[in-house]
Amino acid sequence: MELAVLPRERSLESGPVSAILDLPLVSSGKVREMYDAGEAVDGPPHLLMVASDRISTYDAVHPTPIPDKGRVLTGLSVFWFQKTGHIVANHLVSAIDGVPEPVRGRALLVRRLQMLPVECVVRGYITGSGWKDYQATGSVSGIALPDGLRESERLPEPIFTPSTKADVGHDEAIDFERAAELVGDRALMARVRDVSIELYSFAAEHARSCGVILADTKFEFGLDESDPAHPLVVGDEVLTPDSSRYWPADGYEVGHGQPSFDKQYVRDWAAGYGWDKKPPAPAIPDDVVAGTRARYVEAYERIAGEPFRAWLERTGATVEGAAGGGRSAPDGAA
Ligand code: PZK
Repeated sequence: MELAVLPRERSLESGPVSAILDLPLVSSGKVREMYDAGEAVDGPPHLLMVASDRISTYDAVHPTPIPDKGRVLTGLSVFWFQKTGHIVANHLVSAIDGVPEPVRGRALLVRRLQMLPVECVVRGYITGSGWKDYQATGSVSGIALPDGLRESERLPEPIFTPSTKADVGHDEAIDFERAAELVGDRALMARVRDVSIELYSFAAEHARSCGVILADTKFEFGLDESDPAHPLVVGDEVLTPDSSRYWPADGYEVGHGQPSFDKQYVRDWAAGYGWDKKPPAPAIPDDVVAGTRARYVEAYERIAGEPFRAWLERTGATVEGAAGGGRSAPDGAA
């Protein structure tokens, strides 16, 4: 088997899978890749979005993968795509048909869109860069907020705080008017803002009923010219721990930063280890990997309301690298 002789650095867990997928790489992020999946004769173009098990903290990717992280994020994204189809169309085509066997569970076939050049952030709580901006100016993205807010406090209502997509470094916060200029259509941008807030509000209410606070999240939208009835489509991953801040509702306390539902073990360990938070990120010890993996699986199970192995079984996920292609939903996978 070819898989068995791939060096660890190029395995599915830690690196791009172009070598084994044999599809053209369109785009790659810190922890996932996008491939050109071609098109049926006369059909629309499709992409294959693949989530790796790589994890980043403080903007640096650790050399140690978190087993199942990519499959948890993909399963959560599909859960939310299915739950929010009444709010807006999405780019999901299939998690099974057209998804190559080695990446089942961690990859989605999606419609290729004309992506809008803005990141659509919605905040229900004041934290992170929003908290910094508020402390400095009393506003976030041009939206004036009440005086006297404390760190991590819930906002009177969710706010739309778009940003530009920076190729390198951090995205730059912009106001609605600047976002409308970049998109070139103010009415479309108003619809994108309204849909973003509706998606956030719907998801935050569901998450809260599962004991999880959805503090903020980021969406990316595109236009599908082949579907004149539903030109606006939400793409990317939606409402995953990598595109959102999830906090445990237990222990939520205003006045300081909150622990991350998924990454807090890694951050706590890194702080004690003495990492200066500058690249390269250190290797993660086995017990911290296991604790973090358990948190991702717990996030899936709490939010999706089913065992994680149900996702693996539905998608025919296999043991990667196993001779003979492995088998579905291995014992102990969840
Ligand atoms: C697209 N990205 C960012 C996402 C990566 C990079 N449906 C679409 N149509 C056209 N382009 C994109 C999408 C989506 N989603 C998104 N880059 C291109 C991105 C995931 C992995 F490496």
